[in-house]
Amino acid sequence: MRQVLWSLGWGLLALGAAQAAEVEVLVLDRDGRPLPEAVVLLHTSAPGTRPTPPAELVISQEKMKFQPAMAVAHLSTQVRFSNLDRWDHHVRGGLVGPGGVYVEPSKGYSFRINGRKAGQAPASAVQSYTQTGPQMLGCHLHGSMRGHLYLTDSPWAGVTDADGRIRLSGVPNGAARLQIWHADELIETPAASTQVAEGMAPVRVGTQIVPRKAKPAAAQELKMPGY
Ligand SMILES: [Cu+2]
Repeated sequence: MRQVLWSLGWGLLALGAAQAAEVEVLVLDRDGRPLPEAVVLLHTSAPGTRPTPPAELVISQEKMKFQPAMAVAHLSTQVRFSNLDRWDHHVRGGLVGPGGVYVEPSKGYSFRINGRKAGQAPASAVQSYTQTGPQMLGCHLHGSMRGHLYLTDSPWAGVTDADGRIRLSGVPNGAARLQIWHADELIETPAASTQVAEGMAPVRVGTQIVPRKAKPAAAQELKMPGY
């Protein structure tokens, strides 16, 4: 009997491996509006091929900004920081909790990258990671520089576009969990469950996140009575 179940299991495994789908996710903010720059991670234990994460991800420092400002990297991916500005920058990084506070301020890392010299390739530095989770990036020299890097062990991960959407390809059919993270979140968003199947409708995930950028000007004014 055990033998029969064993072969049945492998049969299903082989069947499942051939079936994968594209999962489109739409992330919504607290007011039901599409939420850009949200990290989406898909976790599944369904059998099937896993995409190979890129060997390297480049985060540039350009015009006093981290580009992209919200990046996602797999733990097996090396992150190359590249300074395109003519002046030096630091990269300071560490795990960050809700509200944008470093979780373990003493455990971060920091290095300096020289400014770009005319006619030369930009200076860069490579960092690799062993711990999953969101990191905040900053620069000791320029306090306004802020970036975020989310590290994950999921091969299906990314950031929502301007319409709050992301497409994850080659996801094996079966049960999956969607985890959302956003730099402006104050509480963790509970993971959403979904059933991956070919031709499935886009998955809408509602959150309690209020993105800072999207706050109307009137709301900002209300906070400053008497001025
Ligand atoms: Cu800087």
